[in-house]
Amino acid sequence: MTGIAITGSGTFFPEPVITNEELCAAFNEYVRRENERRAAEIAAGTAQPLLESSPEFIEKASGIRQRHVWEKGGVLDPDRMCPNIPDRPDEVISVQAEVAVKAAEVALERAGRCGEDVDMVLLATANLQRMYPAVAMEVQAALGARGFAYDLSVGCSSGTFPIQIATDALRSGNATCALLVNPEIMCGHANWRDRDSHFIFGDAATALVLEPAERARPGAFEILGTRLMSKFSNNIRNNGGYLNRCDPEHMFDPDKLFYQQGRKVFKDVVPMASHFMVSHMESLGIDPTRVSRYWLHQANVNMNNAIMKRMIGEEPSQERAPIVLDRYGNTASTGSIIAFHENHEDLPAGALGVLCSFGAGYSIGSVALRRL
Ligand code: CO8
Repeated sequence: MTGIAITGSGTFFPEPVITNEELCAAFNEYVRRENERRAAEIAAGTAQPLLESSPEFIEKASGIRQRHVWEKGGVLDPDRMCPNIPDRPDEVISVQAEVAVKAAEVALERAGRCGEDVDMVLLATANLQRMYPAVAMEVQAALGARGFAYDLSVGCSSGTFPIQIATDALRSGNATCALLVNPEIMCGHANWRDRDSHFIFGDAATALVLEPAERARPGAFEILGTRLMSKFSNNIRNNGGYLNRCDPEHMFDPDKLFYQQGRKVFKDVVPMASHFMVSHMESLGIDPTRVSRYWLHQANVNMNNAIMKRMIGEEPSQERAPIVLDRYGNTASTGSIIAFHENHEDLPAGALGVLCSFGAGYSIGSVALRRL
């Protein structure tokens, strides 16, 4: 037992929604125009025609039906296929800080705390809008929080890595109330022109409040233990970064957005994540079949089912391992926390749960919880 608890959680979603049907209509129009533009090359056999996408494939391959995005018009414009997100002046809160604050306000309210109570802010996301000043510090200022704040990034595992960091800081007395925020504006990082991945991502923000368990209200979740791992892999990459402008010829190449070897990732993650969670639970004396709820990273429904089957010997029910990606898509680090936020009220005191995110890196974070 760590003596630390999750005392509040919060989520935020931008209003616009793109259904698979809308997404494919725009994508297929882009394909038609591209193939028309390159008709001569295609006829000469020097270029391959682009292939269409379909809502049926997307739902079957991933489980995703729709996603929320910050801006929809640009994504669905076949001539653009990139959201319109205007620059903001320095005096105006940044987009990432804005969505983080919205989720944080919900989490703080649930914890019965206000900004001033917070003395540690960790902002963790798969993609940072800028490197400095830290977006976490902007959130800290907007909420009137004290102490210190910084940003970190570990792909989709940005959901759980900061839980271990904050737990350690609270245990050592270096903080008394930690706020963890995950703003994911994935629409800016997805390649909406890539048939293999254009359907994957959605936008969301989440927040957690962590405090010593003795200050927690009944209903909070005590953290029994945390475990993290990372192992380098090129199978999920994004080469976008500040050095891109130093090679103008390649600065807009598709590798500056998300790309992956989806099949390889699927094959790797199922044994890795299931083994990792089981060994973490074993170290805590927990039988995986006695865990009431698994809040897993939300990338692919088939992947989560396969992971669960390895751990508990059967396909999980929605109650055992809730799926939220059908409504939100893959929202990177926020996925497991959205699943937690929307699916914990019914658990009785003493119930065990596991929060697990896995992502690019590769990286995995597992957090064992017990309801107080
Ligand atoms: N519309 C219609 N058909 C399509 C489309 C499309 N959009 N895209 C591909 N197809 C076709 C292909 O052409 C292919 O046809 P054929 O069989 O004739 O060659 C067929 O459908 C199958 O194609 P794929 O093999 O590419 O499709 P998959 O069945 O593999 O599904 C997925 C693609 C859904 C992306 C799947 O590979 C997947 O989910 N992989 C797991 C990785 C993942 O979830 N990535 C998401 C982002 S990264 C992340 O969140 C972290 C994941 C875990 C990290 C691990 C840490 C340890």
